[in-house]
Amino acid sequence: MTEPTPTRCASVAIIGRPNAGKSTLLNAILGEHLSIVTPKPQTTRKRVLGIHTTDATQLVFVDTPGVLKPRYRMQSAMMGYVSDTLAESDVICVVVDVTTVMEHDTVRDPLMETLIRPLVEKEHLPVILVLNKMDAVKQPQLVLPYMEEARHSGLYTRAIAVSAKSGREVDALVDLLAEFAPEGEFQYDPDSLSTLPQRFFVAELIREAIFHRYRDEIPYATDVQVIEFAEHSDAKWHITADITVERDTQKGILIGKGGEALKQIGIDAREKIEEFLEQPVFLELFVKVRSDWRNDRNQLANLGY
Ligand SMILES: Nc1nc2c(ncn2[C@@H]2O[C@H](COP(=O)(O)OP(=O)(O)OP(=O)(O)O)[C@@H](O)[C@H]2O)c(=O)[nH]1
Ligand SMILES: [Mg+2]
Repeated sequence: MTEPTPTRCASVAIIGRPNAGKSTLLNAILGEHLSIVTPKPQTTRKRVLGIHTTDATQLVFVDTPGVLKPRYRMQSAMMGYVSDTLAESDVICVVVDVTTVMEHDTVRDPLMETLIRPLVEKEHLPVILVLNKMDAVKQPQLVLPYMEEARHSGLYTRAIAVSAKSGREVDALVDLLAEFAPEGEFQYDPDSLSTLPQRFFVAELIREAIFHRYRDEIPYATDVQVIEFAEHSDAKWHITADITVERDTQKGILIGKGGEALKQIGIDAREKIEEFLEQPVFLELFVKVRSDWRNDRNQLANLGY
């Protein structure tokens, strides 16, 4: 009798600077719009877990907030999520925007390196450099020297060039990660995509709609909490959410004349939520002011940071 092939399972951290395309990459790997994506930096604020399972391998991805020097207490919490994720990972994907690499003419980034170096030197974790946004590079051969630089950096186990947007080489990345997955039992049901509750994704989709509709300060001063999430007999799910802002002026802008602005956000968000839940929903939004919540320890705790 032949032994069955042992299964493999790995926790894979997706880390990198804001806007590198980490969330887009997670979505491309899973083939689902799980983690919200916007053109603005600092979109992701918490850890977004996504599970990719094949016959023999389960990769448990954790998308994280972009790495930066914190200015607000909220950003300190965000960087805490990055460290926590790194501490629990078997493999690390460092995602960089290849156009930024070319601009700086190096893959080196001191802030990222202070995070990764101890994991490489003490824990001997495999770290994969993912050069993302290759679709934006006209001459792909110009990227080869940076892959070479990564190989000789003493930090990166491998380097791979992908496009999360077009999906190019994303399967190759998944195969590469599977090679580094240790033997072990699957951690989660092979059919599940995430362990986070639906209401988390609903709140995120509302935040995404706000990021898309407003420039500058409003998205950053905003947080969303789902208050009610209930199945109703008329088959429509009733969802109520609070949009938290820092100031009365922001509340005024979000609500708009005669409530028109808030109505538009509701329409945008509802469309995405219905697509995500595959279920018609009735969405009700309220705007609340909690002054300076991004710097207030108690407020942040209340908001789940
Ligand atoms: N051209 C191109 N754009 C991309 C690619 N991947 C992501 N983007 C764009 O880059 C922007 C940021 O993408 P996100 O996935 O939100 O980036 P992120 O690293 O998760 O950003 P934070 O959550 O803010 O740290 C969006 O406008 C994406 O559409 C890619 O492969 N090619
Ligand atoms: Mg993100």
